[in-house]
Amino acid sequence: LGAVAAIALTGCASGTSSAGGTTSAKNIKMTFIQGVAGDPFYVTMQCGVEQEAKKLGVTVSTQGPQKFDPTLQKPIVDSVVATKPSAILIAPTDTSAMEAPLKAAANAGIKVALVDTTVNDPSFATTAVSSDNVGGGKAAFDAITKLHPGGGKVLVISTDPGVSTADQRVSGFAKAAKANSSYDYLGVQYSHNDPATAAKLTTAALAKDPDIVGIFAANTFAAQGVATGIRQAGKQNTVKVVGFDAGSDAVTQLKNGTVQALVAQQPALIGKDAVQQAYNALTGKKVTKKIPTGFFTITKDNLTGEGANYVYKT
Ligand code: T6T
Repeated sequence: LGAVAAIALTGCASGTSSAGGTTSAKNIKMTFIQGVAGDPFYVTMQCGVEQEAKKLGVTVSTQGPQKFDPTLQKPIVDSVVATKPSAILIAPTDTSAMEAPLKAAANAGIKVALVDTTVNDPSFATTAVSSDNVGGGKAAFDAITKLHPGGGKVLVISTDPGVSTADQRVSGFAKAAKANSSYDYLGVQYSHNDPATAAKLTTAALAKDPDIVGIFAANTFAAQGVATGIRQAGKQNTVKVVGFDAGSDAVTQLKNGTVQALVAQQPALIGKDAVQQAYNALTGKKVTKKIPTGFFTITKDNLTGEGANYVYKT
């Protein structure tokens, strides 16, 4: 997807952002609710959100739970809804648990823009902006076939079932792996978004199946843990690891050879598009219900070229 340009970020103030714009724009207040605070993916998305809000002259503030967990995210949604913002931009942490609270927000007249993740029935949402995660999972398998063309056992380490993005990545990877008879798909294991758990799962899987040739780590924290597990097992470079996301830790792992490819998303663009669509909905302009954004596979070879555009900004 090289044709999809990464958007340039010209600075990234944190906290509440507002700027010029018309009086009616100044009355528009948006809240961005991240999947988890401090995740380089959502921090970069926040940059895109704030940059676009500033351009349009609307006010935006950001909050996020300490863990990627619906029991922590739901109370944040409830307290934000009580402040009656014009729009909520949110990455729901679970396809089932977050559906009712967000539907209630929409029923209360708040525009709800889903970013990154979704819920089972998102029909109440103004828009849903997300990477092509099924395509990203397939791209991860394609990267493994390039890195280890000979075939063999491949494994996926994901976060939790019910995280729509990760589930879609797993299904894209699994479908491609099952369709290639040279590879033996060992299935998916769940790390609960905890790098230490992902590391343990990796060393245990390599002890059970020492002939694993490739592991797909389906998000930032899975990739962090898989890289640790690979080092602990002394399998650096012999087992090919493809991670999802391109924060600074992931790029370090790519440079030092514990990870061989990263499927990078465009978080700033997702944030920018969501602010734009919410603004359109609030000002009577045309709204696009679903916006797919691109991804790019970064390797050591393109990291100093085109790949550099896709590294997250934090
Ligand atoms: O991979 C991203 C995001 O797309 C996913 O929904 C949850 O995990 C990340 O935030 C990375 O940690």
